Amino acid sequence: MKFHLSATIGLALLCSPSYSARAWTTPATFAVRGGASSSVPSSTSLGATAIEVDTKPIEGMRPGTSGLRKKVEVWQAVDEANKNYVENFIQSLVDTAMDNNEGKPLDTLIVAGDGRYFNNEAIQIIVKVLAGNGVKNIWIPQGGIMSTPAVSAAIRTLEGGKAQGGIVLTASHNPGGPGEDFGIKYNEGYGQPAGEEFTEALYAKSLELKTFKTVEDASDIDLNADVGTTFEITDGSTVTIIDPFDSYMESLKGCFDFDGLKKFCQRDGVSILYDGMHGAGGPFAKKVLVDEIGLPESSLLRSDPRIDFGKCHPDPNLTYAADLVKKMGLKADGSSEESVDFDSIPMLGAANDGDGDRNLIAGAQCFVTPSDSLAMICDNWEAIPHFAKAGGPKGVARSMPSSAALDVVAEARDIPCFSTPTGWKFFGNLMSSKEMFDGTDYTPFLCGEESFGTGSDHIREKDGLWAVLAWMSILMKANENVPEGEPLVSVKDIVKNHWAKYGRHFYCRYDYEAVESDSANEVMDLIRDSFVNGDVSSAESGDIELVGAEEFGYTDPVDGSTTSKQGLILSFKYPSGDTARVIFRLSGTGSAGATIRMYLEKFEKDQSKHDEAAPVALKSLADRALSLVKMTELTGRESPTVIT
Ligand code: VG1
Ligand code: CO
Repeated sequence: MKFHLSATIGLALLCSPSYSARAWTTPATFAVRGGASSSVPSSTSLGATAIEVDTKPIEGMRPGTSGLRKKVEVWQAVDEANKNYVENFIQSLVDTAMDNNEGKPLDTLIVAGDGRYFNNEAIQIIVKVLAGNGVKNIWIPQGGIMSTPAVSAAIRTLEGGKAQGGIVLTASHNPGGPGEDFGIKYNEGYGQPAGEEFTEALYAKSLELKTFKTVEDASDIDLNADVGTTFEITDGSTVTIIDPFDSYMESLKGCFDFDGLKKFCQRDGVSILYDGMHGAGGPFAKKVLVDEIGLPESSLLRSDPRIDFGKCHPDPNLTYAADLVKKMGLKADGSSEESVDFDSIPMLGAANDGDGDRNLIAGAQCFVTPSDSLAMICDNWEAIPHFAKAGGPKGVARSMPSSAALDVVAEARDIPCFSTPTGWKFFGNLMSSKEMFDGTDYTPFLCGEESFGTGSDHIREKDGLWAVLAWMSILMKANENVPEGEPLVSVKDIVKNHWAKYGRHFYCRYDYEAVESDSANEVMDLIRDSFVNGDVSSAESGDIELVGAEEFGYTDPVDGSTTSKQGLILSFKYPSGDTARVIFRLSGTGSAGATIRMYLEKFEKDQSKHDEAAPVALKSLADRALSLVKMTELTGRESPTVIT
């Protein structure tokens, strides 16, 4: 039997007037289990029939660093060549998951998204494919929106951790809306992002796919139905509307002292500004910061999810969170705007990305780089009950391109420290070493990436709000003995003291976006051929000397799996004897062309030099590296798209 599901839906989407006008249901209308909702959850039987539909394989479905990201029009199958794009991808995913489930149909899956353009339409298509494949329970959050960390929490704990996985509709920090990105991430049974073995198997299946399963004669699910409402799609497959917040709130409450934070936030001089960037994190921030901790609503900026993120780029960094950065008394290079009165600035500023898993942290006139933030959370573990209860983290980790600020603290505090390839999936195994592999227990675990990702083992994803609560906890502890009326210890004080104690790792990243793929590969090949496989002394001479080159590969200490080509590392030496490193890597999250990332890091022990802005302190190193790799010559780019 054949039918043209996505062609019809694709067209309907493009024409639907309600589409662009879709409004977000305000969090207040969320029915909390046993709470606000007045009507009783109902059960509806849709009586649909499972069918199998012929399809053709579509190229290019290899997931990257975290999920598969493409222009939304690709997912919408606007071009005939992409017909059944969503169905094909989900069928390949389900087939892979079933292989890992001894060939049996899956029992329970969560489907949720970050609310971007095409979110709800994709949920309806996916539900049908899952029902066609006999997935018994399909859980969808009320409103269809959940942050990535909340999905991870729900997989782990909802109904005793019954879900075998979660399909998250998001392209994360990439912009959304017509002409922009849409994506799908998959998280497995412990809540962790699918590993490379899974995604490679999925990709191989997508290239051989001949049919997909779905259902016919099923009406759409009402995503705004009351929590607990069920829709029996076929005899064997039922959708249940779940509460988006429950499991996640529980996991955060296990990490932090909510009562203490509530009291702390009532102190004079304590104020917090949170920027949701119109992503999925907003409603969760409202729940945590306003409803639970009692901060005023005015603490939240852009916290209503929008299909196009209010036309912003939902990437919480110095460039794209410009308003917040300004309100925190900072300039775009992270240095402070001295003309603003320090006391008029909020104590803590934070932003989350589209799917709520990234975080930017700033204090008044003080930007905290993600690598520094991670090191400082580690050094202040006593402030965080999740760690304090256990006498500190039993393991910490950072992605390789993140700075070594964490390593220095871990060494001083005698905590095992790992350096992994980019992407949260590599932390998952370490955190679940005992749970999944019966190996060493590294929990409680702390980890992070230079790309504004921080988290712990309370879930298996980076967690934007967790980082905000971690910093609030650090501030609370730092001020516990400060009498009322005395000046409070600020983020800036904490950061400066940390640098004074451990030295400062100056750090920043240059991104060259949408570079032609061939040129990007030429840059990487040049580094590989001339320096890694060649000879560093062949480099044209310069003030800052190139002293080493290597390509990062990783053997997972937990399951022994290996990953190669995870970044090219160039080591440098300044005439003063100071050392520095520059890493080149191609991004695995873009949707067009290639993005070259250049990561710069230089250690400075001398406290008198700590006040310089990072991009300034690293400028000569950047220039030296760019000339060595012939960036402008090979790519035509005179300057990066963004510096973070
Ligand atoms: C980027 C970041 C990486 C992060 C990944 C997913 O990957 O560098 O650290 O884990 O995005 O984050 P890449 O391959 O483009 O460098 V998210 O919030 O976009 O899921
Ligand atoms: Co994200």
